[in-house]
Amino acid sequence: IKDCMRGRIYPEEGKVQLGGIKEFAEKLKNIDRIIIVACGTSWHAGLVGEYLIEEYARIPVEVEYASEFRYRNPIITEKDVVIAISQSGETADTMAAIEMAKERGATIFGICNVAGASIPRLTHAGVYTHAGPEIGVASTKAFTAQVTVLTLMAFYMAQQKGTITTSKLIELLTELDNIPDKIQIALESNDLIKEVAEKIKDSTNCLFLGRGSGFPVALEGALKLKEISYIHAEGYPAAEMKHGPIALIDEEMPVVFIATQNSSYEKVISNIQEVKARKGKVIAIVTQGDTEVKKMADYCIEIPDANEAFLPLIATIPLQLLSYHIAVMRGCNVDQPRNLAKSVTV
Ligand code: F1P
Repeated sequence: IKDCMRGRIYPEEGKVQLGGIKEFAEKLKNIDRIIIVACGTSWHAGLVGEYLIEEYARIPVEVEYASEFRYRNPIITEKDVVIAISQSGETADTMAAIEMAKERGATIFGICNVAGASIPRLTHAGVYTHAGPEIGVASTKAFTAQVTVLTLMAFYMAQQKGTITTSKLIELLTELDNIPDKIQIALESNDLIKEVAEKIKDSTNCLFLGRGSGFPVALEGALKLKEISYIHAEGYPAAEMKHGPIALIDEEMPVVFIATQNSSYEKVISNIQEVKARKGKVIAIVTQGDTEVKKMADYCIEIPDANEAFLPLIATIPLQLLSYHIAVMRGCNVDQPRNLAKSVTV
């Protein structure tokens, strides 16, 4: 995160500088919509981007799976900006989606980790994440880096459009600057997370639920568990539980909640009650010092308090660790999961 922010944020001045897209600053003031295209974990980062850009820059955002978007006949015009996100910069579906949007006149920004990869060469402009190479196949630090860059882009656009006051920006950038320290604190729960992993490692299914910016975190938690431990997992918006997944809940079903003290806290608490009433096992990611969720959940993993905008950066870490420990306990190769490739080039 520090590498992503270096030289790009000036908290005391309330300023974000993004060289890669600077020449489009004027255009950003008048765009009608942004379409984010990506696959896998990068798509989840895109959902966080949607939350942040709509909240702060007030630009409508659509987030599309590149693998689906490329085969549709979507309406794209010269007024659209497409943000393509990819860790490897080589994902074939994302490249095809970019080519199509470009042919239809859209301006394409890239968010990539690997300099010199194919996607940055296809885009009009972009921002590198500077996360360094991922060792394992499953995206982890790339996700954190992508979300950081999307956060900077959302604030940059808000600054260009004048939808944020300087004092608010100073407040947010100051907090963003402190996020690496908060993540360090979140990592201190590693032993507890290992204990939780031990309790649920033999499950055959797992549900992840969150609201607001906690929803993409739930999706990412579920994807990591599937990818590296081969346990079937689903991420859902917590409010959707009653529209289907609730039928799955019994004493065999671990349910991981993003239950931090943000705008949807009270509503998440009632979702936890619904799960407990059906004897589901609740594992909750909570804000440090929480007492309400602790009364109900089987296990609580604390993270430091943060603005909802920064929740995905912190709350994803314990979920990555949970998947990691479960995978190791099940004897899975966490770096080279079966059937998965680092860059999906076909
Ligand atoms: C997309 C992705 C990764 C996933 C796996 C397969 O890659 O779905 O999110 O972890 O490695 O590919 P990318 O476009 O972000 O490189």
